[in-house]
Amino acid sequence: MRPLSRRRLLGLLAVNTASALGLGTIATPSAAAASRRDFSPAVVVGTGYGAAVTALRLGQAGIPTVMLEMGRLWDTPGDDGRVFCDMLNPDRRAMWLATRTQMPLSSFLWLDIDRRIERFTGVLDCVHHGDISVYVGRGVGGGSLVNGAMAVTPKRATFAEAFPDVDSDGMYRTYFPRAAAMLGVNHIDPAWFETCESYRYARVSRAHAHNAGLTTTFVPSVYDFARMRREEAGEVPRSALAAEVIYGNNHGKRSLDKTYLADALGTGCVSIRTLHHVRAIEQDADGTYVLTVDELDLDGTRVATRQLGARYLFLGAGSLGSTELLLRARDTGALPGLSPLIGRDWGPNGNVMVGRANRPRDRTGTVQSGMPALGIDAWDDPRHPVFAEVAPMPAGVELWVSLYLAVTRNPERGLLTYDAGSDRVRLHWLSGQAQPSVDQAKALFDRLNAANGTEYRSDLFGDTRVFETRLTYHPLGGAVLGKATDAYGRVRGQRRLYVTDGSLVPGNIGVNPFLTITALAERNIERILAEDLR
Ligand code: FAE
Repeated sequence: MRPLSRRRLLGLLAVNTASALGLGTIATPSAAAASRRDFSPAVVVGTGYGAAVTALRLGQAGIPTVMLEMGRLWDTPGDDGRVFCDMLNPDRRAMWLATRTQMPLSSFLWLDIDRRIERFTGVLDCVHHGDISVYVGRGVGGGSLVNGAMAVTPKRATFAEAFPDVDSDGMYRTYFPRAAAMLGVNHIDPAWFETCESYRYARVSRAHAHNAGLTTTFVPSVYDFARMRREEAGEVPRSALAAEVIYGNNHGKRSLDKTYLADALGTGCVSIRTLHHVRAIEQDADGTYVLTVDELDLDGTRVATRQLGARYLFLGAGSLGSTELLLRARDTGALPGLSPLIGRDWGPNGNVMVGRANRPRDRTGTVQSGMPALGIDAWDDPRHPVFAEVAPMPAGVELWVSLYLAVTRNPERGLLTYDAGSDRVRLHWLSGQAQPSVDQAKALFDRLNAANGTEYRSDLFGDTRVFETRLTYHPLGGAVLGKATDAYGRVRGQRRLYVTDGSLVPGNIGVNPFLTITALAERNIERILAEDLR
């Protein structure tokens, strides 16, 4: 077969997009670009958690809505018959416009484990900002495509502290349960957990935690545990059990394209434009928002730029993406009335990664589920609050390593600013600001090591450090609820402009954040539909 031309590929992508997701229009980006400016009553930027909730509820209310997503739709198998690549054999599908993978765990025995790849619009982006790198998902579904599927409800006191203006009763009674039901959250069968091979690594960590007098808890998930069980039994192709996580899952994950976004498209009022990167927002004299949008090909090359008008504009581009759009609009004078609080209260959710070297008898297993199912819950420790997910190291061979991604309680906050010279946003976060997180994690893991005669691994993060704080999976803040926005995500200083994603969360929420982001978006759009869009 002849190799596909770029034009053919774009055409096939457009057809696939339309057929797979039931879009009414089939159009390549360049064909769509023929009209220089079009209009939609509502536009949602991004297709992650907050965006997906918002689009569904707008669609159900009968409001024509266009979603703009800079990544691609992940529905087309590559030459190997798979949509996504796995972590052990990464290729161009792995990373967003990068020529090398950027594994969070970058070395083993100090040997570099990253690989050269072809530059492509892959699914995982690692955005570098000085002392910290921020991992985000790119594609229809945003972070849901690459994340570990852990759907954790925050402790009520922590939620109430983060959101003093929000009625916690309503959140815990209505919106957290609604979000969990819509996302397809399910729970592991505890009996299977005790006997399966896939979670041997989690059982080892649990025993060690209990030896140290610590409490563990099962973690709800949006990965289908019943299917995972069949994966281990050899009845279905493996995904979670085949080292698939951060570069996407070919099966089993209830990512947003299978839940909220599918439902949104099903309303017939919502469409998604993929490979559409929103660059700037301004406003016409009649109040219409005007978005400048770059259309990309699969190599990330800009193929067209056009404008889209919107009466109601919802920003769901994630903490970095939405804050960048707001800062650019404010500081270039396009939307000069925006709040000076935009860009503030950013945090990495206190993320710390750490590995422990187990003793030979504590095998963690050659088959490890990529979806964590257990956490060490020391959040209520007044001096060293930590919630540590027990993370996999699915290498296919025995490593005797226990790995953790800890969420700590770090009061430090970063700042996002707009740099006019480069037309880019800068995140100001210094490595020293992670020290409270390191102190808290160290107290917990020192205790684990002392109780179990184990040691830290110092070979996993490129140098000899044992606590990795130069990265985060959980960027939060930048347009915080009740500060840069009102109590429902309406951006202060503008009408009909809303934020609906992780930007609303002030830097640290004590657990993995997507359930909180989803539940808040449910709460906010309900009010906005009732009051602003009647
Ligand atoms: P997000 O999901 O990031 O979606 C934003 C979307 O907007 C993306 O699709 C972007 O491509 C798109 N976008 C950005 N800028 C633009 C633009 N200018 N124009 C057009 N499109 C744009 O937003 N959280 C958990 O709760 N549990 C976990 O197990 C978990 N594991 C994680 C593992 C990894 C490797 C990573 C990276 C994250 C993980 N997270 C986890 C975090 C979680 O995925 C994240 O908090 C949410 O995805 C954030 O949701 P947002 O709605 O804020």
